[in-house]
Amino acid sequence: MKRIAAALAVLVLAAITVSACSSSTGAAAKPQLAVTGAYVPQPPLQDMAAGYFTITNTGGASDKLVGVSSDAATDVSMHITTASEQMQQVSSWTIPAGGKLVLGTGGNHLMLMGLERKLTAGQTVTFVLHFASSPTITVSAPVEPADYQPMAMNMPMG
Ligand SMILES: [Cu+2]
Repeated sequence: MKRIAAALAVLVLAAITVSACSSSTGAAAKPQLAVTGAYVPQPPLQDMAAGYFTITNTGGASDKLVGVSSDAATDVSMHITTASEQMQQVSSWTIPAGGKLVLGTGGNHLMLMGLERKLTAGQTVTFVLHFASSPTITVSAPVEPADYQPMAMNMPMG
């Protein structure tokens, strides 16, 4: 009788340990996203514009940017720039755990088509970012002069 009770106690302890362990792992394995440096260069044409930002993921799991909408354009698509300087549309971008997704001149960018208004420096464009697992993030991006360069790009590397 005593031996059975002891065995039960061990089983119960084991069950508690397993559930505590799996729940803490679950909490750690979530993406944690932050968007910085969003801007839209004042477009040279009236029918399309580009959008840039950086998404940093400090969480323990990767996430994917799967879609973007905006108050300034009827259509926002995600484009990469290929080695031959061609633009190509993609359906998602991965933001790795502990990593970042960088959009910038000459590389990954948002393409705004069907502009709702003329975009000039000083205005603000709103982007709504949709992710595979994280909640939606709304970003306010200032319209900057056409020749604007983000600070980070002017800093010496290393
Ligand atoms: Cu493009």
